[in-house]
Amino acid sequence: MRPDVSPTPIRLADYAPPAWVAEHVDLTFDLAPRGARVRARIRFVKGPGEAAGGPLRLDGQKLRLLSAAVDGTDALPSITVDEEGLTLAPADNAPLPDAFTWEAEVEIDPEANTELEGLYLSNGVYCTQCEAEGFRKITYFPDRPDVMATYAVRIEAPTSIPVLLSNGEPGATGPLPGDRHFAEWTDPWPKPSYLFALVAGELVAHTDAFTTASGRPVALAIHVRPGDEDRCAYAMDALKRSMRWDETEYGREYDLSVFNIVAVDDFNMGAMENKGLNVFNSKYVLASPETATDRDYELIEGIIAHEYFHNWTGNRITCRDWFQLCLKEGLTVFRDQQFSADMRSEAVQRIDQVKMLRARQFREDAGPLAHPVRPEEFIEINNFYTATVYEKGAELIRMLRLIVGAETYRAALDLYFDRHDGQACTIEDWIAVFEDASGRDLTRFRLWYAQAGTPRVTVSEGWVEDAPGQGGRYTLTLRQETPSTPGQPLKKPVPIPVAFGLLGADGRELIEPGVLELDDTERCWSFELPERPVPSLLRGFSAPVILERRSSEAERAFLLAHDRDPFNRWEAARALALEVMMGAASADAFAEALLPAITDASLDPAFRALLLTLPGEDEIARETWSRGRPADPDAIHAAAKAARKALAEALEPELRGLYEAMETPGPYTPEAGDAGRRALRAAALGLLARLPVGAGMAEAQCGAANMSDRLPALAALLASGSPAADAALDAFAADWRHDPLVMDKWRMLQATASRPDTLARVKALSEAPDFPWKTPNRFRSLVAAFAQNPCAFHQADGSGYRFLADWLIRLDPVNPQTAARVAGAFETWRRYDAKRQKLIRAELSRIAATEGLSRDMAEIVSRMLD
Ligand code: 0A1
Ligand code: ZN
Repeated sequence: MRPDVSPTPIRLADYAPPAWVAEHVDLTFDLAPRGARVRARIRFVKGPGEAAGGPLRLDGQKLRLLSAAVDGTDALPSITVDEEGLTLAPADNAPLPDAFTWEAEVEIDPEANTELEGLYLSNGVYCTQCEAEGFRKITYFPDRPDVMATYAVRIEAPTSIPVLLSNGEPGATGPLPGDRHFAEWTDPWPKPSYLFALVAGELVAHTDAFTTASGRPVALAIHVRPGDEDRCAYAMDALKRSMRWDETEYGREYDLSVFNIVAVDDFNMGAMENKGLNVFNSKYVLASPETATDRDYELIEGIIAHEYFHNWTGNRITCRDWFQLCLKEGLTVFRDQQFSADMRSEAVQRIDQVKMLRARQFREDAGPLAHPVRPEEFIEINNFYTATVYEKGAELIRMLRLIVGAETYRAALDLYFDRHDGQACTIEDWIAVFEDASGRDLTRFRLWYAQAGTPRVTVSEGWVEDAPGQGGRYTLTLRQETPSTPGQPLKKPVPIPVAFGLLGADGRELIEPGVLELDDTERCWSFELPERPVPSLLRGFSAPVILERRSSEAERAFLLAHDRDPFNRWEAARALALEVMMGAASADAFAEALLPAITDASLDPAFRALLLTLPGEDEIARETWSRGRPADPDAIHAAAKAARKALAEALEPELRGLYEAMETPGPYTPEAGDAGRRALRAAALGLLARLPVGAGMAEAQCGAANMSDRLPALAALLASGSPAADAALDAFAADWRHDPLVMDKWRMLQATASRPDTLARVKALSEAPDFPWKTPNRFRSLVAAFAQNPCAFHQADGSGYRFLADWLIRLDPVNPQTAARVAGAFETWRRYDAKRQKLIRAELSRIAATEGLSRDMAEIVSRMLD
């Protein structure tokens, strides 16, 4: 059936509590690739909803209903089945009983499930993904997060599938006739259906143990395919550190006797927090020095922590409805950011977060897909797992913490856990705990959740000298404005905390640093000071805004040298770099400003690496457009290339010095100190590769034994234009042909390379008969990576756009969720010249006109075309 391409949106305003709720669910699975049987026995009781007594609606998709019964009899009330579920109504229109037991047996085909939602097979491993609305592909159920039930699960399978896992506590296991066996699991914690999980396969476990603060033992296991068990140690270590950290920092203990993690090869996202059984994209579990980079280790640590932290923020307290997604995601991202800051360098973590926020969320907020952190309507909820909900959602919590203070923040969280444990909550509940804990009225803060768009804060200053050399009065005026976004033409002012300091000519703080609260359209502050200060504003990036302040090169160099806030030191370097890359400042002056910091041995090498990493071409395109000019990808590319070369020339001896000095002796460890040294060395190499001397250095480093050294060397060799690059790519492929995760890196390097024939190479790779494009990681490593290559994707004849659109049309019927996500590459079309805009719109229209387009893709494309 052709899906409806313009279905009515679901609206937050239409939320109604459920008429019935499930209290307890018994599930029995009889696993088979085709015709797997699922028997459900569900205890329903009246819910808070008004319609109680009327018909019961259950969600269900792609299910074959074999039998059904109410309270043990198949002399049923009437059942009407449609594509989206079934309606159960008493035959004589009498009300359904106040409490009853529903039983149903359905048949499903995991092997045919390429969408990776519901029960599917990944490389022979049975696995589920139920968030957001996948449980309805397993059995009929009120598949909404405010229906929370306890579960008991029995899995029956052939003995060739030895490991049978589900949520909660393990129960009985045993043999069954005909080379079959079973395992039972019970989850005592009521949970919404999106947290249900089942995994079954030939898996091996890397095990460990943890004792909670109150002395309860927990058996830990990471289940992987045979052969991968020696790549789990880092993930396990990260898990144990996460468990301890949640106890010490938030007072949250784990609440089951087992905690299982499974790595699967086919997964639409990073990982999933199913109660007691987290399922991970194998990319975010498996690591060894030879196969994973420092960045991979860092991501594994962060994602393991994120999923674990969901046990309290998401699972014990969940969302009332999907509009409240940021309630669990924004908070859990903020918690994993705090964890990473504690495990590694806080400053470096913050800079990386802001780089990501700007690259992904500011980009989203400035385009046709902009939406509030708490959206008010959606067509397909899977399209709302966005940078705005996750990353901006986390920024809102960071601001709340800054506004109320760390201690009150902790008190508010204690109150949240006390008050709402076991409930499905809203953003109103969340804000209320902050109001109650702090005594503040946060009415205006709620606007941050409701308004899309990135506020712009403009700064103006005044200085009136008392008498020559006597100091004077400094005034600082901040003014905010949020541009209109789709469906929201007018914006109100939001409260913006601006952390600041005022610096004297010698770099001293002239007053105690603090926070200015810009709580209206415009506010002005004045200070009596001994000298005219240089302000350091938005320290630590204290609010997700664009700060606009006219500033000289000299002032930026001053902040880069003297600001005690590391974020703003980096920010000054970035602003200078942008000017250089946009042709408004000289590379020599920038090199001079950078030199003292990058050679300052007292500074963390990871921080110095960030100073040396110039803004990417996408960032320059965004900046160009935000300054009112269309972005020209070719001109940007040429300017960026020239700027890198000029900087490398100006700093050559120092870069060589750093390259030598940052060699890490001894065997590889993923520890942050060593990783920082490697990052600085790689940044130096990346610049040196623009000079004749660098190609040879890069080529030599391609022989490194660990991936953290090898991969940036290969990237640098490619960027150098050296003829040796192809042989190095071949050698890499020869070494790693057997390892799909490493080959993803190999493909990604080629897809993001700025070589004239990139599109032709990417096409050839994508057309290779053995390219497993239906696996999301593989698709992303090539097609999505290509769409992030500014020059190749935006080539003037539109061939890059056509290539992407062709692939999206091909992937959509197989995996709509991943296809729609990758389609977001087109969201920046307004930045470019009229010709490119027309070409992109033509491709979007072609996708929109495709017969049988998924709801996911139809929604994304139509929003981009609006
Ligand atoms: N809740 C997970 C992410 C996730 C979301 C949706 C998915 O399928 C549609 C899968 C995973 C997290 O935040 O980690
Ligand atoms: Zn999450």
